[in-house]
Amino acid sequence: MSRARATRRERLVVVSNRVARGGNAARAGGLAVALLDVLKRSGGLWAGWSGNVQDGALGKPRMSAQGDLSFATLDLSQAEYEEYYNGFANRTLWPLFHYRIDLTNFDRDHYQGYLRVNQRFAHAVAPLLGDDDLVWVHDYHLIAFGEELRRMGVHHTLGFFLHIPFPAPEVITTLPVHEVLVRALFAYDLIGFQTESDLRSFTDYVTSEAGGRVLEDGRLEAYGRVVRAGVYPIGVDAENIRRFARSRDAHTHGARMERVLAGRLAIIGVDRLDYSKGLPERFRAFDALLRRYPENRGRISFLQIAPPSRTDVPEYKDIRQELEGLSGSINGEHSEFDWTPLRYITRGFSRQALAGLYRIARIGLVTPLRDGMNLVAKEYVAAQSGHNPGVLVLSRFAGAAHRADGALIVNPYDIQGVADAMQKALVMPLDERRERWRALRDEVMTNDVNAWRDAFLAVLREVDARRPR
Ligand code: ADQ
Repeated sequence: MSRARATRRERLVVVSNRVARGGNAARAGGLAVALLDVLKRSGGLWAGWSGNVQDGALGKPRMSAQGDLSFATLDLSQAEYEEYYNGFANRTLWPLFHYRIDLTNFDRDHYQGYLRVNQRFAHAVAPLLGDDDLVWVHDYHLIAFGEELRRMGVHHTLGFFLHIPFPAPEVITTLPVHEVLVRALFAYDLIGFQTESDLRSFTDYVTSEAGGRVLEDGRLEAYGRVVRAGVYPIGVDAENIRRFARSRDAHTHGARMERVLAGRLAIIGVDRLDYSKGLPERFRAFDALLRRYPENRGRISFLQIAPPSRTDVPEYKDIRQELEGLSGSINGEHSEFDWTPLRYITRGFSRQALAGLYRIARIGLVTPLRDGMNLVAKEYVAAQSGHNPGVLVLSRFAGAAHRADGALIVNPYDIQGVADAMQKALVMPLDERRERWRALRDEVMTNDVNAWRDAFLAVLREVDARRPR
């Protein structure tokens, strides 16, 4: 590294759909939680949607700051909110990338709205960029953002990270505009995926659909451009979660829950209410557990926390109704006057309170039908006590399952199989629980959110160092 490069002051600019300040990060979901953890340490600029929808003048971004971290937030108009956010992002890309072609709704107006918001965000962010900024764009909402910056003549090194799965070519090609989207990804210099299989799907697309090729050094060439693509599994702020789990709030919630449990074993699920999380299947698996292993009646309690998200999207109303029906019928069928088997709660909790609840639960039940990574699985592991750890029951379709020696890996479509895994966890001897947990803990502590950031940024800096200035 030359002296000039060593002394220049780099700033990290993160661009994501949602900018979450402090307390509202948890409600905004996994990405906001992770980005806040990253930015709190490094400082920099975080740009994106404020979360507000209004039809007045949209204008320039609103600037604010918290310590070393600056925010540039933009509102969306009602039409943009419908077309870009509810429409193309959440009714087209989200279901499609989670392999739900049946729920994927393609509308050209929504797609145009999506492009317009990407354009508007690019025009708002470009003037804020300093010469030495490293730009890191996040997730499926902003695939077209980088291309727009390039059109404006921005030559910065641009990184992109996809938090959700990248589907197999057979699936993504059902989208009429698949080629335009993948081509837009080639405006970035580095594209990060959660797992090897996401990278494989992307590489397959590039070679089989885009007429591109893999170069000797592993970079991908297509559409007249060369990009780097790699696997950077996201982690959690494990050290902090361990601290949270010992906090007063954690203790209060854990103790309250223990009073209700009265010696029963707890099973916990924590998810944004989303059809990708496999919640109906999970409820059915719990029902199957009580039927197949009746000795558990009156002796276990399942707590499912699932705050509603994307409530303006019809498919999310449907899943909510389905779950209310299922939880009612499971409790109606199995409850005793002194025992409620399933508690289904839709409110948010502080991260400390969640850590306290994770810590007392014998099973962390994480069974998405498809998930980019799933931070809850890692949070559950981080929050356990080494003396009496619980067991992680984890779907093979969560990105987290790629590096989860120690978890009981299940297929969420196999209701009886999930019930059997829960039974195995309930009767598992302490020694085995400890051994499995240690393996998981080592992974979660080592590959935490800071390691994820460092790994991605190290490669982005490498690319940046070769950029002609
Ligand atoms: P999400 O789909 O939002 O994230 P996930 O990774 O599980 O899913 O993260 C959810 C986050 O919200 C967790 O940190 C959890 O603690 C928090 N949370 C959930 N319910 C809560 C509640 N009731 N109260 C407080 N906090 C709550 C997307 C992708 C994932 C990927 C992440 C990060 O879909 O696959 O892991 O981004 O890349």
